[in-house]
Amino acid sequence: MAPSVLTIAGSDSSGGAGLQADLKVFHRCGCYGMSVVTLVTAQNTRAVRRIDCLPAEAVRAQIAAVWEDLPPAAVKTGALGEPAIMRAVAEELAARRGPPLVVDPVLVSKHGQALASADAAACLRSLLLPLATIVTPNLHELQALSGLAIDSAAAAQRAGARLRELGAAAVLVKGVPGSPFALDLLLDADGVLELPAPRLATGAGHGSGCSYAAAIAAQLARGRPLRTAVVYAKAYVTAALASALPRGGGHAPLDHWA
Ligand code: PXL
Repeated sequence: MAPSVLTIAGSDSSGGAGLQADLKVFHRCGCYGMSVVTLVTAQNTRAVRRIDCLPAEAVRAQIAAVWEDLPPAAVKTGALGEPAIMRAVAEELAARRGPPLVVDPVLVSKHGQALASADAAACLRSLLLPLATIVTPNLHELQALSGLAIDSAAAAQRAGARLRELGAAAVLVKGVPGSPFALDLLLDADGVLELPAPRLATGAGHGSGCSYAAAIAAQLARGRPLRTAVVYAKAYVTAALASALPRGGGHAPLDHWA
């Protein structure tokens, strides 16, 4: 039977990112997708217009309801919005330790719109990193979480190592600077794995970070080892970016049929 995977994330009304992207990826990867909503965005491919966070108690209630009936084989977190929600998610997950946890430390959207409050990075660092099987920061998020300036591949690797010291079992650094490739680094207990892919000239990419982390969660739910899951997820996102077609007037979403 298809394993169940849970995303704890924000809603993207345009369907390209957030929990909608996660559910599409889970389905495409042969998993049964479930979603706990943290916040609701009003957005399209051009801009995020409004963000409404749910009460933290509503998030707690969703996690409890899902878990008591359909315990997931893997969990992914996306946009959590504000410290009260981060605390609620961390506490509820810590009380139910078990399945692998993929933390996508969402702070800012592709449009440059903040998807979390100013104190979110510190909260993510202290509450979620220690629970993470893997955390998947882009450079901006890596900088905010590590407190280190990142201007080179060596600095990116050092900052990634810092997140492991802070408690994440593994770190996927996305978009290493200075490479001719779309290069990511996976830092885990076995060392560093380089993941290069061709740099694509595409207007698409809305939801690529969400989809990458969701594909890792889906593969972990299917029992793949972490490195295998990440290599698969990188291939998923690269293919979905390569065949994305324009949709809407801004950043087009990925092609989940790729
Ligand atoms: O891609 C980050 C992201 C996560 N979650 C939600 C989003 C976005 C980007 O727009 O809208 C809800």
